[in-house]
Amino acid sequence: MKSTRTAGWTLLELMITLTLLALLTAKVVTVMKMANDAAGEQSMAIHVENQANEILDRIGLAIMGSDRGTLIPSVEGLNYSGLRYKLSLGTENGVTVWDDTEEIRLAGAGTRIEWRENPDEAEERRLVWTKLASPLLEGEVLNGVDDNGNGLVDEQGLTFVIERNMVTIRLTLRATSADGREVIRTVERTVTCRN
Ligand SMILES: [Ca+2]
Ligand SMILES: [Ca+2]
Repeated sequence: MKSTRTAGWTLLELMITLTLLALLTAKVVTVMKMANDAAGEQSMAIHVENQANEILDRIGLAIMGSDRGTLIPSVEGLNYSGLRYKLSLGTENGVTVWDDTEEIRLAGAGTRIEWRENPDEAEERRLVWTKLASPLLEGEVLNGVDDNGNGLVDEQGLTFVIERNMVTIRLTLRATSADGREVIRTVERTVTCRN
């Protein structure tokens, strides 16, 4: 009889212990998952931000190294989702020597930012700079209205605006974190052509 009681208590104790252990484990797992999700989202945000800044640097350097007269399209005040330019290789006998035409554009239905050398020609070279591009700039909706208040209507996720010998570059990158939250980063810079 005594031994049965002892066994009963032991079983009860065991059950309580197991239940507490299970609860504790569940809690630890939840806390770890939350920390992981937060870390995942944070590192995703850093990744998207770094990539946006890196691409903005590359585009800025390309435009700063090119001549205003080589930009295509060249009309001021409009916004373009791609820009062609030529870099100067220096002068030879007083004449400027130009490198091959290069282009930076939004491609793949607004999902990629590409760099192309000799675009649309047989010797075209192409690099995809990012696959995190956005079809439209952050806050913009395709509705004929300037939703994000930057003076441009329905501008795309990579946008160039030319004013005199300056070009304003705007771009939005977006990615989805593991838990389904969207990370969006938009960067903007105005640079001046070399002449
Ligand atoms: Ca706008
Ligand atoms: Ca709009």
